[in-house]
Amino acid sequence: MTPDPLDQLDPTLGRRRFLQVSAAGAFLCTIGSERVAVARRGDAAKADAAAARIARPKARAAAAEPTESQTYVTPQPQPGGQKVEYWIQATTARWTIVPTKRDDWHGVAQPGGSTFTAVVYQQMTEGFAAAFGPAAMPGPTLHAEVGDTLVVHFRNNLGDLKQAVTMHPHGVKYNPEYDGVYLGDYTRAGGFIAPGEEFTYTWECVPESVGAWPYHDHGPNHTLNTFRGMFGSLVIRPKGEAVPIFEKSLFLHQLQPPVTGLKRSYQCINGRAFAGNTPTIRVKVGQEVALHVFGMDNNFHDFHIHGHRWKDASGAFVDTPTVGPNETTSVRFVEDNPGRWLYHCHVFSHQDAGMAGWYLVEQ
Ligand SMILES: [Cu+2]
Repeated sequence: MTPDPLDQLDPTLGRRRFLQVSAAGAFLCTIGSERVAVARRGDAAKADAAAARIARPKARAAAAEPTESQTYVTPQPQPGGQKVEYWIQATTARWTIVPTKRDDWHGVAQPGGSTFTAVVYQQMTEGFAAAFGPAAMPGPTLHAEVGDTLVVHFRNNLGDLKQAVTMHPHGVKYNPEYDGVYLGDYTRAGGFIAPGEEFTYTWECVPESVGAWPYHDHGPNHTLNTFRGMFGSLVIRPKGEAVPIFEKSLFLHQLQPPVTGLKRSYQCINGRAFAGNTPTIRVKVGQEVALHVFGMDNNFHDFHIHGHRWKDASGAFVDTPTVGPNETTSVRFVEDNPGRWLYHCHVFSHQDAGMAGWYLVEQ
């Protein structure tokens, strides 16, 4: 009988105990040839140590498979398109999940420390000259149109964490050099960016790229790094399409003790928990509203806005669509209902642990 890997992961953490703590955010990381159970506070450091042991992959022997000896050209913009350039670094940031220490929906205190060391994508000015803005969760939203190439200059600034990271996009088209994924011996150039290194990704915005998509770390330690903040969004429009008056990306995800080292679990929107800390959305009647909602953890989430309804991709009206891990749903409507509204995940245990916010509509 094949031994159960859960029994072999950590002699101090049996299978039964692992399954018990799974409800509190435990997960398994395969990091190179090592398996690390991130189940308790302090386990993230074990995953980081495993990631630090991974050396740069050697080029796979060309004879192994024809795919390994193929070469690829960097795509150029289509006629009329342009290169849209960004400078982005991976960095650590002290991050507070509940800055107000209060849940403004229920009017109750949420005491206790909620600050931890997040790992995030930070937008920089041209040539990495300076920070474009504070390091925050999520990373910057990257905008482009069909026919453009997104040219992302990426720098790994995670000196202390001593591990390679990447940027892996969804939705756009790319060749294997720009996939941004660690594949062991099969890793291509963009799949292993060590601390201090830079790499330029080039992604094509093809007609099928229209919409909102996530990007995230896909290096050797990507599960942990994504769970601690390495994610952001791409928004690709048809050429010349007007930008909605109000547009925002909202990431639904958890920040759990094994990841944060904090004492309690938080269900978050953009790295924050509880109304008054999560994004407060302010719009006016008559405005076109676009919200891009992403699932960014191991759960499924139901995105609900009180007092509103909109069409899903099939044309059916909805007010509580579901997003799974790394899935996106886009909410678009012309605002017609003034007042103070709540928006939240409709998984009740998520809503009650912070996955809720205010949606305010002026007349
Ligand atoms: Cu949820």
